[in-house]
Amino acid sequence: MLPEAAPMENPHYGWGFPPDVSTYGAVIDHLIIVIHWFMLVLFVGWGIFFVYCLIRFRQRPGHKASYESAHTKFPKFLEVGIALFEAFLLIAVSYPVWSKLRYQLPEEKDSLVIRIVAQQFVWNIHYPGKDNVFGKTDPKLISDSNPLGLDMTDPASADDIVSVSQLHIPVNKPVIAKLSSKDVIHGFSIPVLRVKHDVIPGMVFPIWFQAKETGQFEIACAQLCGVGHTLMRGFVSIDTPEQYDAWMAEQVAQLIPPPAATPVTAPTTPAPAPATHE
Ligand SMILES: [Cu+2]
Repeated sequence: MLPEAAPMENPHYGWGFPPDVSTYGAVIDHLIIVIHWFMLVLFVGWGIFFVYCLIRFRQRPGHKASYESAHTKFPKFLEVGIALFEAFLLIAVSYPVWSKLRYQLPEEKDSLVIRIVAQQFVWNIHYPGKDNVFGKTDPKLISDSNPLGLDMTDPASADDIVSVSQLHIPVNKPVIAKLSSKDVIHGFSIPVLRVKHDVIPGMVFPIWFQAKETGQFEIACAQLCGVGHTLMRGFVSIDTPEQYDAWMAEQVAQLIPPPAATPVTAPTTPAPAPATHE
């Protein structure tokens, strides 16, 4: 069943950047702006050069085409210069930001740690519950009612919460999300949190983010993952700590308690029916 659309409190999607509610959003936006200005300068520069060549070397009476290469080294220097500047952008500007965000994860003990398991065409979000331990999962146990294959014989599974395409996170707290996929390659993306990462079957990628404002926003799949790709829209609710605790309490209340252990009793044989005489 598809998730119901949550109300959008901040539907400021349009021209330009989506709203930025991420603690590290400004760094990423700055990077995008620098790269786009550079691309604009290149586009306009090469465009002017192209138009100049069209006019300067157009066919006209009395002029013959020359097949010799130009005797000036300026274009070569220009090309090498641009390539060097692009290398500088990649290695000195982009790489440090990417490496910091990708590899310097916050401490798990200070964060909300969740698993996000993608499938065609939903996001299964796994919270470890009060014990902070994810219950065991087994692909053999996967069913419509148990999309993660949670093994309920594991005591750690009893308090686990599974939410389908509805992510709730507390504001101002780091979130570590371990991304994996059940089927094909998906792309986990929350534009307002400046988070986007491929989700690849057979691999687990930890990513992290921290929200600095509350609100209701969208999760998108950023990889064309099948015919229902556009249905793979989820929702993230960035809650105050009180709202988050209330939501979590609501989920806990809906947990189905594990069946009580029934004492094993010896099978009883039915008493023989009394003989009747006519
Ligand atoms: Cu997808």
